Amino acid sequence: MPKSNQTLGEFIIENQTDFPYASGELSRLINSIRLAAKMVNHEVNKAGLVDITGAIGETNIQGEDQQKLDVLANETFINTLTNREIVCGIASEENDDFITIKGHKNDHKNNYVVLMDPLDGSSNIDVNVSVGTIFSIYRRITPTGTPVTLEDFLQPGNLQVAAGYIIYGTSTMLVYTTGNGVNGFTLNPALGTYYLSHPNMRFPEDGNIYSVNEGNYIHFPQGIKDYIKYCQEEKEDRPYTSRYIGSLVSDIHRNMIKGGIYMYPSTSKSPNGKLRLLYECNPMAFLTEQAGGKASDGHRRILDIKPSELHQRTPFICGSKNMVEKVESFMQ
Ligand code: P6P
Repeated sequence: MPKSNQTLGEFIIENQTDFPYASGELSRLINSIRLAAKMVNHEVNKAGLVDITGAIGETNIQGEDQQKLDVLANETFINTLTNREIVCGIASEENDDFITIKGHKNDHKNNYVVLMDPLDGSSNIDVNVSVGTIFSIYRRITPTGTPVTLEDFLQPGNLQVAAGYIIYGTSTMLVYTTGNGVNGFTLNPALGTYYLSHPNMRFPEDGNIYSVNEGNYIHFPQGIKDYIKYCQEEKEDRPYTSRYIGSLVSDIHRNMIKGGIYMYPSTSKSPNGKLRLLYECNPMAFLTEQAGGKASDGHRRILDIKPSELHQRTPFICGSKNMVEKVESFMQ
């Protein structure tokens, strides 16, 4: 059982053996992520003060305006991960293709691939709403010593060895799992140290918060429309409360603590929804299941989807187990 007020460093060392191949590689990987998160946090927290917010006029592969912080966060995580002999490849929402990392000896001996959304919800930066970083970690499946391939990135979510997010909110938290439950660490900015503030996070089986962009209501599948009306009925423990921040990490983090469901369904405009399977839905689904919740596309378990493209989208229903199962019953 984790000890309260443990630092992240102590926690990692104490739980090293939780993870197969406990050669310390994953610990060093989590350590590099926490360092990068501190660096990004420093910039996010002063975004309004320094002229680094606002779109820089370029667009990323998603065709979205790139905010300066997007670029900075992407470069910070890539540089921090590249400088450690652990990662053989990185895929990012901000990069069209994956990045091959040869290692200092150019021998491709590193064993892990990282997929990430370096700054999710970045359109919220200019209005001072919390944003987040999401990461997903796999062990490579092609032979070590050879350059990483697309196949190493297109693994189903059920093969993730670790996943997590950093939420840059009223406080900065790192929440992650290595397959043995979910633990949340809060950064003390004065000391630059993360403390175990949320040990063994659990998704309540039920909740009364639903998070969806109801502006898309007329474009939703009928089952989603029916579920939203179900949430609004004056019956039993309903009506539920509607809470939607427009930042995936923030909405799911709140729902994991209070109980609730997040939905980004398919719409007639976006038949596969908006969210990305590999570096948004898979890591959030892994965390959610590890905390006792559920994540599906309305029909299938997210973690069982076999990816075919790096930036593919999927409809995403994620949260309290009983609420997700209720949506799935409406979707049948
Ligand atoms: P919409 C942010 O762009 C994001 O990827 C998620 O963080 C968020 O939940 C969703 O998209 C918001 O999308 O279409 O409701 O603005």
